[in-house]
Parts: sequence; C-alpha cells; structure tokens
Amino acid sequence: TTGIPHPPHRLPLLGDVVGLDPRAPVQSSLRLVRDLGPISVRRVLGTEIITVGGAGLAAELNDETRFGKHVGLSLRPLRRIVGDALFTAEDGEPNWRLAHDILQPAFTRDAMRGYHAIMVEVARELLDRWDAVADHGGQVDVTGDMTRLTLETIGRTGFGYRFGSFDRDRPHPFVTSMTRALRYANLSVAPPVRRVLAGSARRHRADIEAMNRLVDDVIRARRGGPAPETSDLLDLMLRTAHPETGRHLDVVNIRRQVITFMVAGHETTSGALSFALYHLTRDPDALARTQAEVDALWGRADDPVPAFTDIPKLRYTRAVLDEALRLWPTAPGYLRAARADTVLGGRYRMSKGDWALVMLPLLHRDPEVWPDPDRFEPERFAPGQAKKRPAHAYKPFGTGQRACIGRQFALHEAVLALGLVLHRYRLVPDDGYQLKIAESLTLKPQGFRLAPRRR
Ligand code: MNH
Repeated sequence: TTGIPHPPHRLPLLGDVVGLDPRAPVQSSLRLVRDLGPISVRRVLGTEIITVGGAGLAAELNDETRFGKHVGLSLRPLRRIVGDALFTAEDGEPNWRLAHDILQPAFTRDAMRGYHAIMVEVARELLDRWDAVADHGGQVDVTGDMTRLTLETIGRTGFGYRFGSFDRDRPHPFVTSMTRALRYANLSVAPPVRRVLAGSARRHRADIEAMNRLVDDVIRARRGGPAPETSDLLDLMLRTAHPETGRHLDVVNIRRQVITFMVAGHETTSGALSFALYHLTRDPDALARTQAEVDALWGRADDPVPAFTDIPKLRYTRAVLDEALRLWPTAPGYLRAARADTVLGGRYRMSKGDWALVMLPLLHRDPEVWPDPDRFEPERFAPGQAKKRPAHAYKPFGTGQRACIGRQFALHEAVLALGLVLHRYRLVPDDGYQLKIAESLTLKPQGFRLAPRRR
C-alpha cells in the first residue's frame, strides 16, 4: 500500500480518525477521502482500508478472475447474526452455491410476474394511507412510509407474512429489533462508545433472539400448513433440492436466509424510493416528465390497475431511480479481495487476501466519467447512454456472481410504487428541508417530509 495517498491528520495508534463520525461512517469517510483521488488508504484502529472511487481501478477490482467478494467491515458483525446466508457467505462457502442455485429462479425478470399482484396490493395500501393524510392537509414521513411499503412487500411475496405495517403507527417489533441490531452491528467502534450509541450487548442478543423467534414461527407455520397457492421464497427453500447435488438447505440456514432477505430486501429499496422523491421534488422538470410518462400510460383514471407489462414501459421513471441510486447508492459500497498476489493499477502491490472498498458515492461521481457529477439528471440513463460510459462506472447492485440477487425485484417494486405515487399526487416539500442522511447498513434520507395532495 505504499504510495497510496492518505488523509492528512494521521494519529499514532488511532490512525486516520480525525473527522470520522461513528454514526455516519460513509458520509464522514467521503469527506476524508474525496479529495485524495481515485484511490486512497485509511488506517482506522489498526485496520487498513484501501478505498477506490475511480472507474478504472473499480473495473480491475470487479474482474472476477483476480478478485472476489470480501466479508469485512460492516458485513462481519452482520455475519455473526446470519452466518453463511447469501449476503454474508464467504466466496466459495458451500451454502452460498446451494442457496444461490435454489433461489436464482425466483429472481429472474420473468419471476417478477408472480409477485406483481402483491406488489400492486401493497402499493395501493400506501396510497390509501397517503389519501387519508391528503384529506386532512397533513404531511407524510417519506422514508418511514417507503419502509412500510418495502417491508410489507418482501414479507408477503417472500414468506407469506404480513407485518401489518400500514396498520401500525410504530414499527413492527421485528423491525425495531432488526433496526437496532443492525445499528449495533454497524458500529465498528470500541465497546464503551458502542454502548452509549447503540445499547448493551445484552439487548443486542435479545434483539437477535426476537428475530429468530418470529422467523422460526413463520417457518413452523408453513411446514405445518398447506403449501401456498403460488410458490414463494420460503416454499422454494423448504421444498427444493439442488438441481445437481440433490441437497437441501437446513432449517437453521433457512432461518438465516429469511432474516437476510428481510434486511437486504427492504432498507435499500426504501432508501432508493425516498431519494428519488427527494430529487424529484427539487427538480420541477424531471417531476413533470415523470408525471407525463405515467399519465400517458394510465391516463387520468382515478385508480389505475397497473399491468405487469406496464412497468418496463415506465422508462423515465426507471431512469429517475437509476439516477437516485447513482447520487446516493443506498448500499454504499462493497469489498473485493485479491484471489492471488497482484498489482492494482499497475502500481499498488496487493497480496492474496488483501482487500479494497469500492466506495460507490465516489465511483458514481467520478469526474472522469460523469459530467457535472453532483447534478441530478435522469437523462444520463436514457436508452443508449450507458454504452457511452466505461462498463464499471455504475454499480449500485454490486458486481459479478455476488451482485444483488434482488435487483429485478427491487426495480419492479420501486418503479411501480413511484409511478403510482406520482400519478396520484402533487407533492409539496417543506421549504427549509436540507437533505440529511441517516446511516445504518444503508443510507436513507432522514426527516424528509412531503405533503401529498390529490392531483
Ligand atoms: Mn441487494 C447483494 C444492493 C435490493 C437481496 N445488494 C447486494 C449487493 C448490493 C446490493 C450492492 C452486493 C453486496 C456485496 O457485494 O457485498 N440490493 C441493493 C440495492 C437494492 C437491493 C441498492 C435496492 C435498491 N437486495 C435487494 C432486494 C433483495 C436483495 C429487494 C431481496 C429481495 N442483495 C440481496 C441478496 C444479496 C444482495 C440476497 C447477496 C447476494 C449474494 O451474495 O449472492
């Protein structure tokens, strides 16, 4: 790592911690490394973090022959909760391949057909909630409501479980435990500091037990009851054998997969929808274009019932989400480890096992690739535009065989929900709102409120 620039204020023992905020590690790291160029290194309490934000170096790290996924930083504590489930399995662990091959058919573009009706049902529950607010002239907590939507969607489509998110004012206890456990796990700071910021180790254990209990109940109910009319993720995991080896997932692993899907399957999508609405309500032209697109598709009918085949037609709406994920990728990075000794960028020697962080908010604003990088401009994702950019300049869903399995799911759900919301409401922002981003494992706007009014 010699020759890689590091932040200017390096302290003995502690390293590059000046300016680092344990509650906002991504945003404070961004400030620390932003001006250091396409690659930089930080030493934080003994851990060396090589951070890449340039498209050329990211392309190298994404080369599957030279690098693989590394389970480090905030994935390590998550792994203590969900072990070798899909997201936190080490490359090459047998349960990764087993679960991946069994579940892959449930995530193809065509498989979305099977979830569409439930996604519409949940989106309409969101509209009902916003209608009531609109009638009283009130405001909605955008991120809170998007989280209701995405949690309800993954719960119902994946596992036949209803959290009742829209009937509650406070989050479901599972969500409280999950959010708190993630916040705890994500705080990679000394135990006394962690205790102050995220509560005790004992409460953390209790949160994990509470999640396990709920998931085990869902699994037990499914095993005791009839199969669902249409197969879902849980059904696949309980009944499907691996096409080649004939092996099944064991019950502890299934529990871990369910928790993984609950975690991975809702916070990121909720954040993406919230950022999209944030940008749209600050960009009247983009908002008008999106509304023109949904109006052209659905007319001004009061309650359109979106068809499965409508969703890919909403190309501009999709570009809005793509662009929102460019500026604020809600899963802000991923780690890549060298499969063998190698040299990165023709200059930086890495030994087998050495790893680097691909920091997406940097990559997605690489000035070599993105003109006027801080500007919200969905036209960047108009048809044909991606071809004009280097292949590895935009990676909100990760890379290679460990890229997001839920990408199609997230995009189908988000385009549908965003389309329906914009078709129905005029959205009035708070004049004084300054974007504030809350960090857990993911990024989400905080305190972002809108007043929805029927158009
Ligand atoms: Mn998702 C992996 C981003 C929605 C389930 N997801 C990843 C990775 C990124 C990512 C980045 C790779 C992480 C890494 O390399 O360490 N995911 C997103 C974003 C959204 C998203 C930005 C929404 C927007 N993800 C979803 C949804 C689901 C899901 C929805 C499930 C329904 N994601 C996963 C799983 C993995 C993953 C499972 C791990 C895949 C694997 O390693 O095999």
